[in-house]
Order: sequence, then structure tokens, then C-alpha cells
Amino acid sequence: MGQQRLLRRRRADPAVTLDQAGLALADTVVRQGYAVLDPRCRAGLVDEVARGYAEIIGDPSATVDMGGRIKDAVRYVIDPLCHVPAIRELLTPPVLSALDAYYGGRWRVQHVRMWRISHLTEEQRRVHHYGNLWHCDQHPTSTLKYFVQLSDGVTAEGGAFRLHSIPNTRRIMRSGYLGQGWAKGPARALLDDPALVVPFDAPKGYGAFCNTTRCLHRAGIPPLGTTRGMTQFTFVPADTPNLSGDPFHGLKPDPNVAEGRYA
Ligand SMILES: O=C(O)CCC(=O)C(=O)O
Repeated sequence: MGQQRLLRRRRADPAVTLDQAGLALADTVVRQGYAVLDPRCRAGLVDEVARGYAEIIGDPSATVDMGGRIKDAVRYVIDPLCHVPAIRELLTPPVLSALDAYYGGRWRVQHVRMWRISHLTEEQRRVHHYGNLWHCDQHPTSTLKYFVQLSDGVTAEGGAFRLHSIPNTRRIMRSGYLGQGWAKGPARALLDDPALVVPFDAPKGYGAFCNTTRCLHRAGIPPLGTTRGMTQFTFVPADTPNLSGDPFHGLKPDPNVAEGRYA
């Protein structure tokens, strides 16, 4: 069965009780492919997570540089749940409700990542380093990612993660987008058209759901002398609801965050 059909069936027959706010957010994600939200974290949580990130990202024993060409252009934390346990709490009730509504109550966390990207010169940014070129991920279309901003002062012109809605992605795909870093015709201008691009320039601690398989997206380039941090939760459908009450139950560190792998 196709992934979109599977999700439609599950949403029509949810395995858990859903709330209106979750349904509204999930509906936006279904139609647009993304939704930006204030996850209403408890007081102090965002600072605690940001502090944890700042401490661990400089620790060579807990991180791995994974840039294909310039190794330290992107640095991942090897086991973010272990090093910054407070990130568990970023899956707040509004986030969980949206996931339940999107997956009809049957989903699981596939992996959790945390990374830092660095500045690239004009010359360097023409080729792939860390998702800096417009692309769609190659995951099943039922995969959903939840990004949480870890840096202050992220701007649309600067290092913001940015995306196109599903309808605009379709339009760009049909007007000359040929692949990562490769577009001709109208698509070239549409890709970076500020009227279409959705920048994730929300404050630290805010979240963005994005279906990165169905939405074109790319990392912005942090200004010279700055970096930008992000944490990301990846969700996939599950056969049954998670009754343990712990979305991270049994989750192992992501094997693709390692020397020589491609995250
Ligand atoms: O904005 C970023 O840090 C890169 C995100 C990205 O391109 C991806 O997750 O595929």
C-alpha cells in the first residue's frame, strides 16, 4: 500500500484519542508539508537544552565531523539523547498531539540528531556540504521530521533552515528542477523566490515539522564567524500505539552518525 494511503487510513481510524489542536496542526502538515510552532516548553527547558548543546558540540569525544569535503563544516553529536537528556522534553504535549493526529496514534521515533553547521564561502556553497543545496530526502513519504532551533538570531537571509510547501515543491519540480544543485528554466528563480521560500527563522526552542521527502528544503548558510545548531527528531509509522508512555523507549544511537557514514 502506498504510504499516503496508509496514513489516510490510519487517520480515519485513530488508535488513540485526538485533540483539536493536534488535528489542526496535522492537517496543515498534510496539506502544506510543514508547520512551525511554539511547542510551549516548560520554563527553563530551552536554555537547558541550548546549554547542553553548547557544551557537547565542542567535545571531540562526543561528536563527529561529517562534512564530505570540509570535515568540520557539519558536526554531529554522536548520542544526543545521552549527552543532552533534556531534549526528550522537547516532545511536548502539542508536538505529541500533532504526531498522534498525523499518524492516527501509531508512530515511533526513528532517530534523534543534533548538529552544528558552519559558514561556507560563496565558492564553497555551490557544492553539497551539509544539505546546503535544495533537495528532497529519499525517505518513504510517511517519514516526518521535527526540527528544533538551537541557536539565537537565526535569520531568513542567514543560516535559517528553509523549505518549500508541498504545492510549491510540485510547481518547482515541474518547471525545471533536475536534482540537488541542478535546475533550469523557471525553477532556478522559483527555488530562492522570497515570496515562496519558508524560512525557519523562529526563535530558539521553536519547532518545525517538515515532510522532507515531499518538501524541497535546504540549510541556510550561517554568516561568517557564526554557526547554527539544530536538533531533529525523525518519525515513522508504527503498527501499534506506543503504550510505554516513553517515545524514546529502546531507541539506540543513530548508526549513520559515525565516522565515514553519510548522515
Ligand atoms: O538545515 C540544516 O541544518 C540541514 C537540514 C537538511 O537539509 C536535512 O535535514 O536534510
